[in-house]
Amino acid sequence: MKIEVIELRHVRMRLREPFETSFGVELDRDCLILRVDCEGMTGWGECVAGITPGYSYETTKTAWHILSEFYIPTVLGREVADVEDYHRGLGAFKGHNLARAGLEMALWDLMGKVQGKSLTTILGGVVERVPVGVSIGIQQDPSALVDAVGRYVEAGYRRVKIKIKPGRDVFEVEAVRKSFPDLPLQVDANSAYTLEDVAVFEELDNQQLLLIEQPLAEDDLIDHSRLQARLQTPICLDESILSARHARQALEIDACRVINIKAGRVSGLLEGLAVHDLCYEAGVPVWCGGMLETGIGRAANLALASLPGFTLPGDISASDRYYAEDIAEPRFTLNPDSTIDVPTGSGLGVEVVSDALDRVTLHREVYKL
Ligand code: OSB
Ligand code: MG
Repeated sequence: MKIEVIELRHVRMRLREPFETSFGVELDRDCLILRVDCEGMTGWGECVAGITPGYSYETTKTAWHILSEFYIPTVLGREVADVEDYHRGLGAFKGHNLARAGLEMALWDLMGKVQGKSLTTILGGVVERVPVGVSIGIQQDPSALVDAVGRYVEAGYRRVKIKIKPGRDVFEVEAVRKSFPDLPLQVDANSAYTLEDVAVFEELDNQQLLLIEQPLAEDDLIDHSRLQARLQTPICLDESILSARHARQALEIDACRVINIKAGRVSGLLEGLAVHDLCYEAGVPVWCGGMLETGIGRAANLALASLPGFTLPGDISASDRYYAEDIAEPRFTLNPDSTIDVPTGSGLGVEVVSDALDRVTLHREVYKL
């Protein structure tokens, strides 16, 4: 694939409701959208870096800098054989996985279109629809949380994740449990606690949770292993796992018993596949995490989640859970069995709606030789 033109956009889309986590509240969701052109074909990618360095150290601005100054120049005007070749070209650079993965996604889409194959087919997907749940942000108070859970259960979601932070944890989980005794429920702390908070997790351990996601600091596998030793509930790591090597080492020291795979966080779908394969062989369940993606990134998540090791429901909700208007078509809808169909068109299998994209674009730059 000879890469002729790359376009980078910073987009901002209003969320249908504010999304609050232990690192802050978002009313809008910012990301970068990439377009890569080659011989009349176009590939689209989404870089999930956000406006603040809350989830990751990367932001839309650092990703823009890294992409425009370093990553785009390694592919522009070059013959890129495949995604392995793309990653080899970045061999001298460190980190910035979210930026790396955004450009990789556009190359996967392009490659799928060139080959006339869907991403699920290329990756080795085995199912046509994947089980999904919903991730609910921190609410005003426990009763508002119970109401929010009720609305999503009513809408058909059969697995719910709630965000927790210190002071907004045991009471909220107990309230949800009381109203929904049999609901598959999990929590996500986004690294807001330390081992000193073990008492909180011992309480949560009695609430029949599917898992406890990223309770401690992202750079601390050791304390996660100490915490896991004191709990029955599986710990699931998100922020801590940036590569298949991290995944292997986390499993070796029992720092977690489940892994949330986000292609962005691990530098792309190729490394996501490696994390999947490692866990699949080890019999460790994985599920596909989400970053409030537009229809572009959501399509990639669905393809990833169609691999055989994704045995737990993903954070891949229907388009209308996030945005009144999306930038790609068709919109994703929830099936009555709490699944979403995996796109089957070539590449990502979605069409970008250019005027919808223009409406949410804050800044745009085109790179060509
Ligand atoms: O930790 O899983 C997370 C959204 C932004 C940043 C981090 C996370 C999330 C979510 C949302 O939980 C999941 C979704 O896209 O629905
Ligand atoms: Mg998480």
